[in-house]
Amino acid sequence: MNNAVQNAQPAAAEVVRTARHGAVVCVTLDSPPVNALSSAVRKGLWRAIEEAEADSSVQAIVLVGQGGNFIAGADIREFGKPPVPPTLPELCKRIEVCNKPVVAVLNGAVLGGGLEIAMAAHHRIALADARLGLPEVQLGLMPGAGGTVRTPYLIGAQAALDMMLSGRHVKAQEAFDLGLVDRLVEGDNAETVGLACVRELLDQGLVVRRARDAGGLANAAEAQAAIDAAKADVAKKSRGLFSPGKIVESVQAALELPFDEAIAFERQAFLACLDSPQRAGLIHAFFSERETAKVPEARAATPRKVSALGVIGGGTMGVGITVAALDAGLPVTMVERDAEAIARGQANVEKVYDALVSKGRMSEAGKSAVMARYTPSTRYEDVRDADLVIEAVFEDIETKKAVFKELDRVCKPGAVLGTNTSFLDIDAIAASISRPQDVIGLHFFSPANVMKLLEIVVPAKASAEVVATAFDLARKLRKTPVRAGVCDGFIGNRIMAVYKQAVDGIMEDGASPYEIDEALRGFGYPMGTFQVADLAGGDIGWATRKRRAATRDPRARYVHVADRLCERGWFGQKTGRGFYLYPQGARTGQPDPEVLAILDEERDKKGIIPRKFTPEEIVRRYMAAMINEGARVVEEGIALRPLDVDVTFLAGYGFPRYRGGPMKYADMVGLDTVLADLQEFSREDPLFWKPAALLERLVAEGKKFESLN
Ligand code: T1G
Ligand code: NAD
Repeated sequence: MNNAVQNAQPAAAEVVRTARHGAVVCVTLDSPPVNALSSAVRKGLWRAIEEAEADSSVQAIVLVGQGGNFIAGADIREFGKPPVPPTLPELCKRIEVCNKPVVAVLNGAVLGGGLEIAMAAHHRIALADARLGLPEVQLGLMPGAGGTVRTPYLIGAQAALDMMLSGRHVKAQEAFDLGLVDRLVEGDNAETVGLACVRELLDQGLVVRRARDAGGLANAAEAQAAIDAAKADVAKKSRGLFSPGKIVESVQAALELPFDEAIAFERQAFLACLDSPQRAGLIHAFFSERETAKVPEARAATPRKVSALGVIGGGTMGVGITVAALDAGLPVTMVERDAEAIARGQANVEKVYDALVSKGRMSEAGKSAVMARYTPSTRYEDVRDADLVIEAVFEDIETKKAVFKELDRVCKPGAVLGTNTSFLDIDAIAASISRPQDVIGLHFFSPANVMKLLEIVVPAKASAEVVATAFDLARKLRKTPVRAGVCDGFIGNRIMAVYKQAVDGIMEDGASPYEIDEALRGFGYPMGTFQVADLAGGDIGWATRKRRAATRDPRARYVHVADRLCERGWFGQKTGRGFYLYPQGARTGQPDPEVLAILDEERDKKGIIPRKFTPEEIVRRYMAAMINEGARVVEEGIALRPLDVDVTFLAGYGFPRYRGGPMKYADMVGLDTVLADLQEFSREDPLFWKPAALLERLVAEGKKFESLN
């Protein structure tokens, strides 16, 4: 992220323009890309309001945003920097107290501080594409410019809390139904329809009308009930998040305190959120997810057109990938080995849409329209015209090479050939055909139609155009892409293999798998490592361990517990038991005393006297292993930047989002602390815990991983 460009602040006059239309002043925000409320925009808006108010010939002020959005909120890049006046709360108050009617014309993004500006205005008219929201909670923050007060005043406590705790974007019609906007207008040019509308309102006697006078909290009992329900919900669901509780407290204050005191209360709560490390983690996640697509190849080349897809293999991943592509509007031809397999593949694709129909989230006609773009087949010739083909057959190099040989034979020149392999050598697959430059790794995560992450693995011979096409496909499928180099397991699975080794060591040395999972849930994970292993199926990991046995360093510690379970056929949820028991197909596992017995047996074999591990120590070891391997992945260039490692774990491995990802977490706890942990643990096992050179260098230079982003 090149800060020089981002830090160059345009002058207020450049980003806020005013124009006179008879008795109406139109104030236009023009600060690409999304009219964020930077200090320049705030200054420009303040001046425009002051000047219009002072001009006696002005009867009304219209606020519009240029570029398809009204305002997407405060300028997130300014958080953590010294505040520059006027602050957003001050600006909102200035607009509200203006003695000329201020009308906000809403289109596109009307989010966070943008909606707060609109609520400080006296009238709100919305175009059909307006998306209104208070998504601050997704950044570890809360509305800080009157949102926790004016919103409930306008639409009541329940609707306001729903918007602020979910962060969801509300469409124009719903905003109108809620009373958040006063009028819906046709048209797509905000200035034109806005001015026409204001002239009409002036003829009808447009007056100043302030949110602080609205009666949304008049029914105190109703409001209190909504607040109490939200409090209970936050206690149950916020899983360690800081700002949701602050939002509820502020709405409570809005109900109990006079308007201006409630605004002051909100300010203190907002500043507390600003100071929380969760804000830093979540904002890092926000920007990092927008950086991973900015790769050299995407800048250097134009993507090839992809309007028809082929998928080879209709198993777990083939089905998910097909659904993701169908959901994106693409036609898909799925090829399987035989009639029985393709029938199974087709049935599993249909099952996804049948579930949506049964939940009323899709009509039968909608399902038919989607399935009309799906073609089942057992003939490779049927993907000859596909622009891009994704192979998702068994994780066996010879099977995959045979498939690529077929694709090389039938596919048109220029078709992009992708493989969904989890671990295998994509350079070897590419080298096995006549067009290695067209081969790319497209590593989806299960379920592929749900998980956001798409690891785009770039083999040595891949052309920039093919890489750019893969990133363009990710955009079409609404996936979060991360560029990875070729190595065993790429970014995610490679690092996962290492922290799983660390966890296996902790287990064999004394902690139960259930204690370890509890510690990781306490750290913020939705599921612990052993729960995830049972969900994914122990057989996949077992196959990988067997494949690696031949090349495993004989000096490396190896824990056999997982193998012992797999030898018994205990693969997890799909076999009713794994590390946990899943009686009657339960989705939540119960601790299994037989697993603990196997664990004791393995310890006895190695003469290990089990010892106690605190949750804190379990997390220190888990994170030290993850960060250390993350550093190696960056130093080897497998990941372009530390933020690519962060986004991989945020979008593909359930890493707690408010911690920003493993490398951001390392920066926040201190690289010297992580290094000290590694040095301490390496006294037990110098081979496994050897600190990465990059980590040692950054500590020596007093730098953070951030310096490499
Ligand atoms: N500040 C700074 N930059 C922003 C920004 C913002 N608020 N919103 C977007 N950008 C940049 C983004 O980094 C990217 O830059 C470009 O705009 C396009 O974004 C006091 C505390 C508006 C729905 O949380 O949800 O107000 O990568 O790729 O998919 O109460 O951006 O091109 O260099 O996402 O079309 C609350 C955050 C702030 C909204 C557009 N607002 N933005 O989505 O494009 S906190 C938000 C979004 C606040 C007050 C509080 C989305 C979008 P680059 P994009 P998009
Ligand atoms: P799966 O066993 O569920 O499905 C594989 C399918 O490929 C089977 O239906 C089989 O009939 C078909 N197939 C085999 N040989 C074929 C051929 N020559 N032509 C056409 N079809 C053929 O496996 P899966 O879990 O979907 O995994 C597929 C690939 O995706 C593997 O490389 C795996 O490592 C990778 N992957 C799996 C996951 C996961 O969580 N399951 C996640 C990411 C990547």
